[in-house]
Amino acid sequence: MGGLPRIPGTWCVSPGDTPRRALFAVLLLASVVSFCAPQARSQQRREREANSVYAARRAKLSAQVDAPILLWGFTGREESSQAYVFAQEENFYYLTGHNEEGAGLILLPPAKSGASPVASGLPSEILFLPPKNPSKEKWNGLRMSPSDPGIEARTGFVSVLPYPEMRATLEKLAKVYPAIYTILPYEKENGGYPHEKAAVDWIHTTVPQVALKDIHFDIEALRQIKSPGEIAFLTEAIELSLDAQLAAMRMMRPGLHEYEIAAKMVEVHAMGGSEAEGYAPIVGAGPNSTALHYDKLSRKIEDGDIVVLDVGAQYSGYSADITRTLPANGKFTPRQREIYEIVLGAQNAALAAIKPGMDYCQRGSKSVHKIAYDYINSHGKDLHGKSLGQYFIHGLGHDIGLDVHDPGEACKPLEPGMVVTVEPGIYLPEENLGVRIEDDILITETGYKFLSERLPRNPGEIEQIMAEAAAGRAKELKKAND
Ligand SMILES: [Mn+2]
Repeated sequence: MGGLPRIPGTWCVSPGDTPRRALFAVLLLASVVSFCAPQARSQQRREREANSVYAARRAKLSAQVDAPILLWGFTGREESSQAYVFAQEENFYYLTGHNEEGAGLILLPPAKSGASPVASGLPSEILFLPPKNPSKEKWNGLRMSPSDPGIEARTGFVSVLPYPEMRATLEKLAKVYPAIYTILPYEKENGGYPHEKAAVDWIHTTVPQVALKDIHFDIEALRQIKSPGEIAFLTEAIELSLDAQLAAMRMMRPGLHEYEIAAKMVEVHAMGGSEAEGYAPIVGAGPNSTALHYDKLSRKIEDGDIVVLDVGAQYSGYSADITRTLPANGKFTPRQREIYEIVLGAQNAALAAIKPGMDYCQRGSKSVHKIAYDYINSHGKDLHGKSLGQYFIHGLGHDIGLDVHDPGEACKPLEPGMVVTVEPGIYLPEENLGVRIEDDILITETGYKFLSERLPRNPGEIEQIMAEAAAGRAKELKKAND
């Protein structure tokens, strides 16, 4: 609860100064930004970390390699939906805090023996931005450009060049360095995402003699340990998601559609300053409770349904991931409650064991997944008398951050600074009964900090909140009829 922790940044007045839940926060924020920024200011509805934080990440990354690193942001043409709002490629954002279209980045390795920035005659890092385009800005609003006065101080780069100069810069580098790092296309699906393939093809065509090496694991390892600023953004995303879950708990009743519940939750997020959803909201009632990523939201919620709500806000680029499972009519059936309590028991067993050194691997003596699985498999039965472990069909959790499924490896030991979900579930399609409970925690030196603790998980508490809300509705209705 409470206000947003202060992030040192580039704002004249931090949007954190405005009451988070105030209805006018967004309007106020917009006016604050335009008021204190006579020259071309970014129009982002995001807070950033301080430029020094992004600069330190770049320095740390380039110190790990012996060749230049070339990276690209998104162009804004990666998606054709008319509802699409630009959001930066996450690795690029992590290293720059820059959230506009068409940018490129070159980082040189620190001077060591052999090739060095001095040898190439180039600055150690260059941000490439699209040249100023006033006619485009009439449609899309202001963008940062290399010709803006003070652009270096604003972006935190000593050198900001027009994007078309990236080619000549690469050609210069190729005379000094035999290899270049970039993000190589992810090969598992369809030969890689198109934007990664396009970037690699462009390097090949421009400097065919240069060898390409992959940098994405190095960036992802950095992304796994969150900075204080990232933890503050995640905390805010989580707080808004908890507010939304509580609103849904109070609103839930038979006769509503899944999309109505989701709409209320999205409203709570947006009114609190969240700029987007962390992922497509999942509100699955009855049979839909057993589909992990159900996003159709079309069912009319019926008496007796169980409803899985897996809905998370994004705040300043960072996504929460929270799930609660509710009885549509406010009271779990004995069978629903039995399964619910097994999932809760599994989550508590995992939480009791989570600390640095443990991992999310499927098996092994350090596996908290196995602890949750064993709990589920040793409690309760399906309709055929079989153990329930086979119905826990996903991992125990994952990292969250700029991506709701942030980079991270299940079998890597937990370390302080990681933010992960803990989300056991049991899905029984035969009984139209799915239960998932998902919370977000920060790994600390001695264990973890429970970031989503204020949202009740105990079935009795959930039923009480729902009963109080139902009584309130009945009272309102009576007043209206009197
Ligand atoms: Mn999740």
